[in-house]
Amino acid sequence: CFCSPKVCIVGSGPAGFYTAQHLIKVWTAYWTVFCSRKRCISSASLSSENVDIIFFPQCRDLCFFSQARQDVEVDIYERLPVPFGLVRFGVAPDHPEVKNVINTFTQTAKHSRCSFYGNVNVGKNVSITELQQAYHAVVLSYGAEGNRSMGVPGEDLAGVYSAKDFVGWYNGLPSCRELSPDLSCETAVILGQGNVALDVARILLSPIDILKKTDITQPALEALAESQVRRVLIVGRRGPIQIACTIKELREMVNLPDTRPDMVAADFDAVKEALKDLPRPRKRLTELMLKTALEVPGEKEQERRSKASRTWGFRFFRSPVEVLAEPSHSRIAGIRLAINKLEGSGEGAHAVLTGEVEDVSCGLVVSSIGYKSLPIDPSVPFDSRKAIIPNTMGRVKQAAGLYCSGWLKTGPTGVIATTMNNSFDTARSLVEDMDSGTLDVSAAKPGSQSISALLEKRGVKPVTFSDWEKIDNVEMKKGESSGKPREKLLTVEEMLHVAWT
Ligand SMILES: Cc1cc2nc3c(=O)[nH]c(=O)nc-3n(C[C@H](O)[C@H](O)[C@H](O)COP(=O)(O)OP(=O)(O)OC[C@H]3O[C@@H](n4cnc5c(N)ncnc54)[C@H](O)[C@@H]3O)c2cc1C
Ligand SMILES: NC(=O)c1ccc[n+]([C@@H]2O[C@H](COP(=O)([O-])OP(=O)(O)OC[C@H]3O[C@@H](n4cnc5c(N)ncnc54)[C@H](OP(=O)(O)O)[C@@H]3O)[C@@H](O)[C@H]2O)c1
Ligand SMILES: *[C@@H]1O[C@H](CO)[C@@H](O)[C@H](O)[C@H]1NC(C)=O
Ligand SMILES: *[C@@H]1O[C@H](CO)[C@@H](O)[C@H](O)[C@H]1NC(C)=O
Ligand SMILES: CC(=O)N[C@H]1CO[C@H](CO)[C@@H](O)[C@@H]1O
Repeated sequence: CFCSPKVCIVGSGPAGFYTAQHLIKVWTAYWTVFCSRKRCISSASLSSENVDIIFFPQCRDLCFFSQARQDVEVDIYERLPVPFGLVRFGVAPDHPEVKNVINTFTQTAKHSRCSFYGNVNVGKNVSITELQQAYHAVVLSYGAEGNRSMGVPGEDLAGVYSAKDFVGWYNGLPSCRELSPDLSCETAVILGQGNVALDVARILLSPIDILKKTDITQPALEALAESQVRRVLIVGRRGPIQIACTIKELREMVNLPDTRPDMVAADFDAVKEALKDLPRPRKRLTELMLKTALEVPGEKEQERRSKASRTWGFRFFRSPVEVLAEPSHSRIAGIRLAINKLEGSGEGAHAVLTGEVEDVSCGLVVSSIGYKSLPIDPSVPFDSRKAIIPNTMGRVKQAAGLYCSGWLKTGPTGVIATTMNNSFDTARSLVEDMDSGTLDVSAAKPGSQSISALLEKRGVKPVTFSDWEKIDNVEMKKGESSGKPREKLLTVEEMLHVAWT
């Protein structure tokens, strides 16, 4: 029998969906290119032919086929009952436009050659080896679900949270439901100055009237309405020129209603001279920072700032040394920061300790110094220093038939468009390998048939894409009654209940 190549994908975030999309599209495009040129007949009637060249009398043309270009089937396995990864559980609730990519992912999921299996924890409910036996290729795109830790004393104290958990809490990630962060203090310190840090700062400081029109979870909304946090410091180990956030996100902070910026002018001493040599995006970002920190604003802005009840500001050249506890040890009292100076210049400059320290009082610390991928199975190569799967163009090193894409492939940086690009690259590598024969797809593989049987035997019941659509509808309906685009279900049990009844 000449059967279709079967590919499975682990993880349904942007990486999983963009890899699937490209695999499906490449095949469709192939048939179209070769059979619609010169108005050839449609591809549909030919898909079962096992031939390389066919002469079509209708259009007096030869059409070319490669054996590997049979309809590929793509199955996506996801641990949670709901799809879309960080688009659902990472992207800030006040950035709804970013979530439009879900429309494209939904089209892919509904394609006749794509299937979604939610509620399947790969590595636990089914092993990678089992998937490799069932499929011609396995693409790992399970993201970066760990967090880099600061490695300083006191980071385990109550009142210290990783951004990953804090974000998961306000976005309804089931494992973070119980976080209930203590927001009864006046000053919060966020460590790290990337876009995630700015997301957290914005959520902590946004007027509740803005948040209540978003899909932020109800418990988070209630906690934030009661929050006493009035001042947020966003702390970086290096200087203004090395800041990791981008201009759109900084502008949102600058314009955030009912807040005013509070910077340290001296931090910008060396910045003005350096400005002219900076690459353009970095230059514009730095100019906005300079303007915000140093310029005397116009009358209207002055009035706005004087009325603001909350403040935010960057603190540069500071690394965490220790989280300080109150004498009772029941909660945190502040954080000790080492004062750094910079060595080198430009974006690559690095921080070195001066030996001086400074204590800052605060009741809440959010560590936003990056996410981290974790190994899934001892049989899969893992570079624990870089915390990625070692690969060349998405081909896992020393593991034929294994591929990777997304944050697991590159490390936890880059926006959705970056993840899309690197996932398309992985899909291209996979197609190349099928075409060249490096990846043997001539023998039939059972695909989802055998995995479904295995899961059933183990008592694992997958959530299909139409099951997810039931959850989706219930969430949107729940949201409607309170003027929100969606009210997320907060536990796996609730999700499964809705999916299966
Ligand atoms: C807080 C935050 C906010 C962001 N905001 C933006 C933004 O506004 N705009 C933007 O462009 N980019 C944003 N990004 C970046 C964007 O989210 C990433 O580029 C992208 O999500 C990475 O995709 P991924 O598929 O590699 O990983 P993920 O999105 O994390 O997807 C991984 C998926 O794999 C699943 N999984 C994990 N383990 C298993 C397992 N064992 N078995 C099965 N499935 C598993 C997970 O449940 C998840 O669904 C943000 C990132 C973060 C962290
Ligand atoms: N709106 C959006 O488009 C959006 C929103 C959220 C996230 N994202 C994207 O998602 C990706 C991840 O975001 P992120 O904010 O988690 O990561 P990030 O952009 O890499 O920022 C990480 C921050 O942590 C600091 N840091 C790292 N290790 C540290 C340490 N040991 N001690 C002190 N500070 C440390 C970094 O400083 P150094 O520079 O000194 O290392 C940097 O300021 C980014 O590409 C981001 O753009 C985009
Ligand atoms: C599937 O894996 C999860 C996570 O390890 C576990 O809690 C669950 O019990 C497993 N399901 C079955 C039926 O084995
Ligand atoms: C993605 O790739 C396209 C085409 O190669 C490029 O123009 C674009 O800048 C890339 N986007 C990102 C965010 O890397
Ligand atoms: C995987 C990982 O590094 N997890 C850490 C996330 O951050 C918390 C709190 O800072 C640590 O306790 C975890 O070990």
